[in-house]
Amino acid sequence: MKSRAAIALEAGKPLELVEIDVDGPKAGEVLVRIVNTAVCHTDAFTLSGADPEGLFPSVLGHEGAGIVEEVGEGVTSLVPGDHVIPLYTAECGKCKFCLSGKTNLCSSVRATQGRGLMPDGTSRFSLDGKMLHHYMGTSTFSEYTVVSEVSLAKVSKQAPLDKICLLGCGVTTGIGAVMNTAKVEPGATVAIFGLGAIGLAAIQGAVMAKASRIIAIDLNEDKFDLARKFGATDFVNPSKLSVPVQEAIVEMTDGGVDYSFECIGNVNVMRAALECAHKGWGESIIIGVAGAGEEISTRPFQLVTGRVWKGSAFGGVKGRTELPGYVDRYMNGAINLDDFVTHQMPFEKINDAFDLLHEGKSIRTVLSF
Ligand code: NAD
Ligand code: AHE
Ligand code: ZN
Repeated sequence: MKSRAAIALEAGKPLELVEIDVDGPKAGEVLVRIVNTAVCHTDAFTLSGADPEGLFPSVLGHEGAGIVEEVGEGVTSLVPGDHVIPLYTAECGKCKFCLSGKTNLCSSVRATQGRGLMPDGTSRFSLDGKMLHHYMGTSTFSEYTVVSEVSLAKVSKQAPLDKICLLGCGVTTGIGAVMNTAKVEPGATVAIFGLGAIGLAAIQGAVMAKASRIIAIDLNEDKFDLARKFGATDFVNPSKLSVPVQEAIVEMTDGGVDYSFECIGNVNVMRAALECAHKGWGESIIIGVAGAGEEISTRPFQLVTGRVWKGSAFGGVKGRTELPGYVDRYMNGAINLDDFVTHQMPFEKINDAFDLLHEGKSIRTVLSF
């Protein structure tokens, strides 16, 4: 079938709006009509060429929501008409990872996903007869996309797709990192570096966890108003300090915070986030994605003296099991998604959405097909 799509032809170039060909779903696969997609910083990161797994040409996009159009052979958990959120972290329930009870990282489709292919090693997308790669197992920048059954969360039909698309990545990641990865406890102090959708969602998570103090850090002070609305209590612009930001936070908090979160993808900030954590018990969670070849460093003494460095993917959330509950919590008012949507546009304006993100003017732009 034909599908409107925005394709990444080469690194560093705007997306091209074209009509692509999409093959029907094979065994274990599902054809989804994407109704809404947002743009996450990770899409911009991959388009920039900094992603070691970045492939071109490809159909990017991983923060979307849509409706099942057709199911392939053997698909049992979904039928046409179901509302779904595509998952870049699948949940098969059967692999060593799923059965471990220790992680949300599922291995069932991850190897082929990283090569931009469906599990059988082929692509469902083409343009003028030339193959296009899939992306993160989701490719939500195409009106019709093919996704593995294990990479789809079935959610309430009552929920507005133009809001719950944000649960496909950003909001779930930030809340989940606080709740699942750090397990922030009531009364804890928290520092959040980077106030995009991920950082703001981490603030929301910290409020849910009843943190006593939530320090919001960003170079762009325009982000502080929304951070305050989500519940941040203190605001720091590192460029206005005369000392390194970790020193300032240690000073503000009588020795450091209980938990810190890096929501930027900057390895120098990752170091600062670790080093502002309290001696003896402070934990720092890396959420931001850093470019090819970049590495983190600190004095090992920082860890010897009790600080803990962790990372979090999709907030440690098992998508098929837990995401329907996140949607229900949005519907009953327990999760705020609306305040993340700073811009709404027709899909054809997708390159404007990337520009707004790069300029620091948007939190999330939700695009409608
Ligand atoms: P964003 O661009 O909307 O937000 C980043 C924020 O960081 C901006 O407000 C920016 O002003 C601020 N910033 C940049 N440099 C800074 C610095 N040196 N000090 C302080 N603030 C600084 O991005 P986003 O969509 O919120 O994504 C944030 C990061 O999280 C990205 O790296 C993205 O790839 C990553 N991410 C990871 C996961 C995961 O599962 N681990 C999921 C989603 C996104
Ligand atoms: N491909 C990159 C890493 C990208 C990355 O870390 N992705 C995050 C999700 S970002 C969503 O916006 C993640 O969950 N990673 C776990 C996984 O299995 O991909 C690289 O460095 O190769
Ligand atoms: Zn994302």
